[in-house]
Amino acid sequence: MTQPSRRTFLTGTASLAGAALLPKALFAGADLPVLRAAESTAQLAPAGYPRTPVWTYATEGAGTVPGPEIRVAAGSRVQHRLVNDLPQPTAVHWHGIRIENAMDGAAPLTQAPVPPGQSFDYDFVAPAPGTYWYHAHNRSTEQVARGLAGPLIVEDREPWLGEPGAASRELTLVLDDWLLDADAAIVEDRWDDLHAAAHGGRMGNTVTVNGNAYPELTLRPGERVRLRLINTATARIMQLDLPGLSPRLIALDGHPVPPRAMETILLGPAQRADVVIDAPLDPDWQTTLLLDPGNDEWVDIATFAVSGESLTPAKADVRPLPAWRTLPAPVLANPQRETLLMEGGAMRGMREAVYRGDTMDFRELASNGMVWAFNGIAHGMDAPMFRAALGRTVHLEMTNRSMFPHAIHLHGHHFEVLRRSGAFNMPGDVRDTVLIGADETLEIAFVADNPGVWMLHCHMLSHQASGMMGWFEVA
Ligand SMILES: [Cu+2]
Repeated sequence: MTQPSRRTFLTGTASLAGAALLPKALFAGADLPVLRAAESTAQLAPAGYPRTPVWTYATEGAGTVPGPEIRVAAGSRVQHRLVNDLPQPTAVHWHGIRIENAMDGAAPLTQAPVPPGQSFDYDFVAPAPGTYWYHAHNRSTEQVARGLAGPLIVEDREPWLGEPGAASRELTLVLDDWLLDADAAIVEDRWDDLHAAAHGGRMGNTVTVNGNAYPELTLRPGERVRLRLINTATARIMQLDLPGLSPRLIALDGHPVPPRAMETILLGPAQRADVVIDAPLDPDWQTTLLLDPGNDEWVDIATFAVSGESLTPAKADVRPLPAWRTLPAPVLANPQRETLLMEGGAMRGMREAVYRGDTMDFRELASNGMVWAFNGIAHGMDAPMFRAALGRTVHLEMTNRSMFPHAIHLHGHHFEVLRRSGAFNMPGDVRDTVLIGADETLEIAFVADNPGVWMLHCHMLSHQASGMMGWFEVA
């Protein structure tokens, strides 16, 4: 097994990341279960359409979209040897897991991308229960859009399923958005489409649930089910409605919240929500999972059909998920104050920004594929946005001075939403990815308790690729 080349490290970050590069398991010679990334096909479009060529993950057999569900107990190790059978270098990011830095998969910051034909051993502890996911983190605009994403479930610390007021069953629903042509093939020549990047990102035209268009899901009459909803789309914000199923939210981005009734569920790219639903007692009843594509014209993306033996309905009050708190609470008395200003995109643009050390006007930035900036810097990989001492509370005020919403993701940490000027977030919620609307200001705080170099970027992957990318260091 050859160690991937490290020559592609960016000069400014090589020394920082270098120390933590070599995974222990490689030297231990352990034979880890394989996670193979390879080309395959999937029946994404409805029956009657051709199969779609996709890029997939597989732990055994043929690859699938989404990738196989990886499921571990809280506190135990996730161990996989990524084998790259793709025609491009790749790396796997374990989204939302507060992981050791060298395992974060954030190429090229924390590791070199793994070249075709080579492998990389991922071996890390999943510290906290919840709904997470894994996805490609090299040329993500293309690789995630081709299908490289799958669910990662860390089980509850104490029994919850089957307890009074809890669900009797759970169902992981991976929601994705694909840009397909008339032959159901992925439109391949628009990964870096600057027009899309300057707007909401490269938007698809086909929404799938667990890799299927319009699947039918079955519920027993009276059954209470926990849905683990994951938005793996590269750009699409998904507003969801489950009419007749009285959805109650129990977790966001893996973190339990006190159960609360939701009229609709809003999931930005990369966000997750755990929701409890109650099936009516009438057999033969059915409802649809509805998605608002952004114009208030709700469309069906799946059917829930009620059939089979009735179950005794659970009591009305939903049992909260077992409480856990492995995150240190932010100390807000004297935090390190940082700001994140988002500028760019269509209709507003920006006067100028720095790209690779040069100050450029909007036109010159665009000719370099850059239409967004964080704090006046487009794709600032040369130096960290800020450095925080290990254990220090960081208070980050984010301002979105653009006409588009963004989904800001911090690697290696979860953060608490303190205050917001818009309607997307509830103060007190703990997240790893947060939506911020046009002209919105959002204050978050977290304890920088995970040493290393961590990406901070927009999870609308077209925005990430065209400037909304940076990193911070905890040491
Ligand atoms: Cu964005």
